[in-house]
Amino acid sequence: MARILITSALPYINGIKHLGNLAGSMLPADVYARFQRARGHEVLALCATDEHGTPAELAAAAAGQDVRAYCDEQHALQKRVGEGFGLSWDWFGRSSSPQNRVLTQHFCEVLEKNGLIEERTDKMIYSVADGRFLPDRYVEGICPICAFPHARGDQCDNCGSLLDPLDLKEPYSAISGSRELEVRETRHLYLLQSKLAGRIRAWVDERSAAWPPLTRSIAYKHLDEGLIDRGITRDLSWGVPVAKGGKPRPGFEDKVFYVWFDAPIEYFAVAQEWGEATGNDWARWWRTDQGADDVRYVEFMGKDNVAFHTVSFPATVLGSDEPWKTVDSLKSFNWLNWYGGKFSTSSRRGVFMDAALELLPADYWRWYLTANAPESADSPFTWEHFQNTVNSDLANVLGNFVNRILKFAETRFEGVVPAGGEPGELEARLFKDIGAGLEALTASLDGMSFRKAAQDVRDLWVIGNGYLTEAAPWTAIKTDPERAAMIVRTGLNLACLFGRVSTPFIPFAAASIACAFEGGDGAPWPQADGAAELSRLALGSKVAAPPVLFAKIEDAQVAEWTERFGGADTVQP
Ligand code: B3M
Ligand code: ZN
Repeated sequence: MARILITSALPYINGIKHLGNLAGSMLPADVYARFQRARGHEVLALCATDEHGTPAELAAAAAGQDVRAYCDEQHALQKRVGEGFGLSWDWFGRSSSPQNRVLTQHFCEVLEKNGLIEERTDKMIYSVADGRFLPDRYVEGICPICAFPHARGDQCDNCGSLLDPLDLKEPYSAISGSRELEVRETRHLYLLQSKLAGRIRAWVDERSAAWPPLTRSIAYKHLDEGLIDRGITRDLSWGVPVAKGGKPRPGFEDKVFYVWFDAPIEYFAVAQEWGEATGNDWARWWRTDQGADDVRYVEFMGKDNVAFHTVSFPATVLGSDEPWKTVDSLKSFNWLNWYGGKFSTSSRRGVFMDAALELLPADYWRWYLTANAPESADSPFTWEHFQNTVNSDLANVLGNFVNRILKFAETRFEGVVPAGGEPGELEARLFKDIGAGLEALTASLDGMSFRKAAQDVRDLWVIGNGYLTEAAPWTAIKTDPERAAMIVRTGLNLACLFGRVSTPFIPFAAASIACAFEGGDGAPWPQADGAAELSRLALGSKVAAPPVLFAKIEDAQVAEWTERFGGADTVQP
């Protein structure tokens, strides 16, 4: 049994996430966590809301709320929606926790002790109209790289470039829109990444063999561009206060740590939150001096977050010289697009997690988003594609199979797993195909190839359907009841197996399938042995058809949703 620590990029607090965010971080993390738990590994799956910085302050201001009250509310909302999607976190914490404050201040102190922090005088944009400095997203303007007119001070949403507010052309205040901006001097703390460049590269060299190409290429691109020292404090009031020796640091009373400094530290802090709340030992997961050296740590995130996790955060951790666990596998994703354009939180384009759950149960979305995970390239969401995928895979193939065989067992075999008959040639072929399919599926999930894994599960369902059609128990029962019993028994075992292998993808339907079989839940992840896996159900044990697993999505629904959420014609060029 291995120990596997799983995190996904921490969702910003500024509103419910859209399906693109879900598809590229929290959902694959959950599919993987459920798979590894089913295999009997010890899993710790952690996530949290990322609550500091300008995005939170701006969103709270827009909502007319105090920022802490706003965060409290949004955290509860994101937690509820995540649970609605079946995201099986062991803990869903908050980067505004006391644990994270202590740990963030601690990291700064150790880094300073190690000669890696420097106070510098900075030129920053000051807004006369707003009477304050405008860090990061508080200033917007034209992107110097791609000329996008509404680039934010920290990053351009259009081309993805990381920016400095001073780079923006024709800048204006995001608070008041004022263009009356001045460059003024202010003190900030810098993390001397330039001093750490060699160590970070050595660490990336050592780890990256196990990373997928997307992750590796982003990491090296940033290393090759050269690491510059990074300002880790901001002129803001909402965040982790800048302290020294337990007291506010002189000259920094009105400043906090930059959100990208404290947010990844929350990966450690959320484990402390979990440990304190549950009585578990967090250190055996995170501290290599306390047993974490045999933990495998796996992270999931969209490609825009990769540089922070392969370069910036490692700078914090390696620079501390403390024995913290660092990432082993970092699975990154491209974009899920909305009709070829972008999902956008700020312009509310696309479907968001809360709205999705009002339309359909979580499994429909989970399946679609996993089967079409934007792994090797961006992938487009369209209502028609969603409808086709759900109807053909879930309703026609899986749902129909489970329903057909269980109904038949109910009406013709008194709702029990029938004895009698001997498997023949057809079954020998089935066992072989299912065994091979299980082997492929397990390998895909283990390798975090999610599209391929969904394809592998679907292949198993198709094999089962093909078998039942060919074996035709409804015909056999008229001439050879023993053979019909054997086919039905095999079919019931297939249905039960389908529930087990579907658990990581569609956990709600899988639970409903498990309930159809007496003692059907709690079975371990199957071995690649078709004959064994298809003779597990006890003879004479009870079975009962579950309620319809998946309803087909009708054309009328697609028309209504297209109207309501927009589609191709709502995408701006
Ligand atoms: N909150 C970015 C995002 O939501 C960010 C990730 C933080 S991971 C420590 O995409
Ligand atoms: Zn740009």
